Amino acid sequence: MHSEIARGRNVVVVGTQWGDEGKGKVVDWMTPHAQGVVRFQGGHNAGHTLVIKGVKTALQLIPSGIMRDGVACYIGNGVVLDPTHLLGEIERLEKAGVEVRSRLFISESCPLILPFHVAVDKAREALRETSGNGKIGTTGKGIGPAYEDKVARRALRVQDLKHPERFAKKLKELLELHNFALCGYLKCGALEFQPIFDQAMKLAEAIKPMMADVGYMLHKAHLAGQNILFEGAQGTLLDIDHGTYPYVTSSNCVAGNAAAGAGVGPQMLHYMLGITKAYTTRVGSGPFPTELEWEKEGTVGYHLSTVGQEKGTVTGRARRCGWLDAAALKRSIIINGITGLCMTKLDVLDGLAEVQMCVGYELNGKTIDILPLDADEISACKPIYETFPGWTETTAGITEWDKLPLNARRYLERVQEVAGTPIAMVSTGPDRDHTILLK
Ligand code: 2SA
Ligand code: MG
Repeated sequence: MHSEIARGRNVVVVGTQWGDEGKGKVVDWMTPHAQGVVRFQGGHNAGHTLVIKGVKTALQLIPSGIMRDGVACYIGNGVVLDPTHLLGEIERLEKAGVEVRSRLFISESCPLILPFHVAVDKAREALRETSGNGKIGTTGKGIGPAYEDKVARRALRVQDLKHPERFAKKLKELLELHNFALCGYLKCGALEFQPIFDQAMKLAEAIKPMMADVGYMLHKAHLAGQNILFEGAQGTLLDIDHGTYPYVTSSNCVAGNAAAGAGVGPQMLHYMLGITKAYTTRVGSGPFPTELEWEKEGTVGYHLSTVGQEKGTVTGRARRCGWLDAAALKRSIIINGITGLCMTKLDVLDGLAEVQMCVGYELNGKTIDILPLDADEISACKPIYETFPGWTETTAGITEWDKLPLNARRYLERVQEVAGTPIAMVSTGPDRDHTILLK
C-alpha cells in the first residue's frame, strides 16, 4: 500500500466504523509520499488526534497533512466551513510554529456554518430530548443545519464572503427563516443580523487569500504527477445514506464522495484504505450491537475505554465501547470498495484473557452475515461471536508483523477472512512510527 502511494497513486482514507478509527494518524503517516491532502466532507465535528514525537495535536477542520512541512492542504466543496472556528484553528497551529496560510486552500463553494446553525443544532437536540424522541448526540457544531441549508439551495457559501451586498441580502433571508424556527417551535431567542454580518465581514478579510478553485487545483496537481490523499472524517456507519439513520452525521462519509466532495473525477481515486479499530467505539446515540458495559471498573468494556483513552476529541464525551463487529465491517468494505484495511489500536487489546469478534447476527430467528440497513433492526440484532485466546505480550510500538504475538496474528488473520479484504497496515501505537506495513 505504501508503495502504491509512492508509485503515483492517490489514496482515499475512510473510517469503516462510527468514526475515531485513527484516520488522522494514518494520513499523517502517509504524507511524506503525498504532495496534497484534501478534506471532502464534514466540518469541525471531526477530531483528528495526532501524536508527533510525543506531542498531541488535535485537528478538526484543517487536513492532517498540515503537520508535514510543504504539504498542500485543501478544504473541498463538500466540507461545511465555520469561519470563526477555522481562524481559531489556524491561529493555534501558527502559535505552535506550523505554517498554515501559504499552503491551505479553501474551496469557494463550501457552505458556511454561521452562528444560527449552532443555535438550531443545540435547540433541536434539546427538543428531541424533552419530547422523548431521544437525542442524536450531535457534536453541537451546526453541521446538520448547515447541510440542510445547502441542500435547500439557500446556503451562504465561502464565495459570498467576497460580495458584502450579496452576503447581506442572503443572510437577511436566511435569518428570517431560522428565527421563525428558533422563536417558534424551538422556543429560543431570535438572532440579530448586524453582529453576524459584521463578524463574517471581518473574518472574510482573513479568509479571502486562502479561497481557491480547489477541484481545478487538484486536477492540475494530478496532471503534474503529484500524489493526493483524500482524508475522510467520521465513518461509514455515520454516513447520511449508509449509516444507522437517523443516528448519523449529515454528510456522505464513504469513499465514493471523495470525488464529489473534493471537486474531482472518480478516476483520481486509486486506493481505498479503510481504517478499522481493533475493537469498536461510538460517540453519540444509536444502535451498537457489540456494545459492552464500559462504565464499570473491572469489565472488558472499561479496559477498552480507559486503555484506549476513548474520549471525543471535539466534545470530550466518553465513547461507548465494544468488540470488533466484522459483520458491520463487511458492509463498510462493500460500500467503500475498500482495497486494503488498516487496523489501529491493536495494543489496546494487549493483556485481555480472550478477545471476541462479531461475525454475524441473529435477527428474528434468522442468522445474517451483514449489518442490516434499518436502525431498528440493528437494535434487535443479537451478535454471534467467535472467541480467540488473548495475548499477554505487549504489541505497543511493534513495527514488524512477525514480531506480533501469535494470538494477535491469528485474530487479525480471521478479521481479514470474515471481512473479505486484506489488512495492509497495522497501527500499534499513536506515534507516527508505531506502524506495521504488510503490502
Ligand atoms: P453531527 O455533529 O451532526 O455530525 O453529529 C451527528 C452524529 O455524528 C457523530 N459524529 C462523530 N462521531 C465520532 N467522532 C466524531 N468526531 C469527534 C471525535 C466527536 C467528539 O473525533 O471524537 O469529539 O465527540 C464525530 N463527529 C460527529 C456524532 O457523535 C453523532 O452521533
Ligand atoms: Mg475523531
